[in-house]
Amino acid sequence: MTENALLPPPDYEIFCQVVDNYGDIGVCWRLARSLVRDHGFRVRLWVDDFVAFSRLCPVFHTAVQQAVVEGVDIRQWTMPLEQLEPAAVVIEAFACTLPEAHVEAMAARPVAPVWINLEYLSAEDWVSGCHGLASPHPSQPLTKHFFFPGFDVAGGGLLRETGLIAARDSFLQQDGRAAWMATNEVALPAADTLIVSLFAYEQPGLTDLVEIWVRSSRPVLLLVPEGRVLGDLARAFGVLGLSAGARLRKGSLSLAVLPFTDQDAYDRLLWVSDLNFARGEDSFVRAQWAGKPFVWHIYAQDDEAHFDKLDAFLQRYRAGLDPAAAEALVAFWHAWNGRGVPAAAWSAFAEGLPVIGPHAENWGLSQAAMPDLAMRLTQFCNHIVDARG
Ligand code: TRH
Repeated sequence: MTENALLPPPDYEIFCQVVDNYGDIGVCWRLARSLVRDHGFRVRLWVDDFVAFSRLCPVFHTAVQQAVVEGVDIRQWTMPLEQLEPAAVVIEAFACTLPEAHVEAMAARPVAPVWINLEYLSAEDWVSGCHGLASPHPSQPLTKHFFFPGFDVAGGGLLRETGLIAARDSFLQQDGRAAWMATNEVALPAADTLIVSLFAYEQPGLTDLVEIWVRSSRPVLLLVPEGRVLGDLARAFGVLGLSAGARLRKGSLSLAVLPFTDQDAYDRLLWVSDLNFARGEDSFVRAQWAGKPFVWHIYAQDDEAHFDKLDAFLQRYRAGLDPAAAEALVAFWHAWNGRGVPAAAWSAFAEGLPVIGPHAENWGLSQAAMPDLAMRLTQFCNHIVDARG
């Protein structure tokens, strides 16, 4: 046992295995920060991939084994795992398997920890029936509970830290857009420019879409964080490669390639844009809090199962939207995800933006009126403890 083992165990600990990209760690890091900042808990975060983590949290040095950042005790998930007393609530994110020795340590505690499996976000109807289900351990006196994020009052909610919408509004009221352009060395665009942020997976349909933006009567400013879409973007611009710092112009289209930043700076990119292309899970949610029209590049699954997830969200999101704009939005989202041609679906979608804008703002506000995920999670854990008597 290390000296650390003598410290009291934290209130919450989260185990995060980085499967790929940044969504798994993005969600876990955000949840850990919210539990500390908004709820005052002591939180430990186990991460198996410090390189991925340090992209979202650049102040973190990958050379260290442990550090406290924003009040979160960050530890490397190595095998064997450092032997520390389990927290009162143990969260395994996205069904990552907890180390056996840690499960045994959980079972050995005088009061069994609350064990949560935090699941992926989905708008599908089956989710509400599975939220909160219990699964007793086959051999230990422990029970795991399934916690599903979601879009209605019955599920686990969405991650949203306290004060987010107010912070966004105050940023924009103080002409944050002009300040943001100056800080990021992007020339201030003309007032009628369509500002687009682009965070996406590989996207072969981009070439023809870029051509439309190049010829557009309305100027377009494309802000692109470094990532997987840059190869297709370079091809569309007819250059060999693109990296952070690149500034290009072709016809009506200006391009700025940005460095990958921390999560808070990514929010500001979403706030300064008129249209956001987001992906995966966490940026998809942040685009909703930005209150602007957005397009979701969903994480592809085998057998096209992701289209059920995409359509389940669209069905909720389009409710109350003008039918023509809704149809255009659905067609563009499908095309962006491989069912159709984005360039062919663009003009109807662009025509719909003036009505999609207020709809996106209302959607975000209606979601923000419900309790956030960290709040619901802490209440859920309290109920489990209370029910034990
Ligand atoms: O990176 P993603 O595609 O992640 C995932 C994973 O692939 C995961 O395995 C999959 O299951 C899941 O999607 C559905 O997309 P996501 O979820 O949007 O995560 C990106 C994170 O990176 C998010 O927290 C925002 C953050 N980010 C920054 O912090 N700075 C940046 O500059 C950018 C562009 C993003």
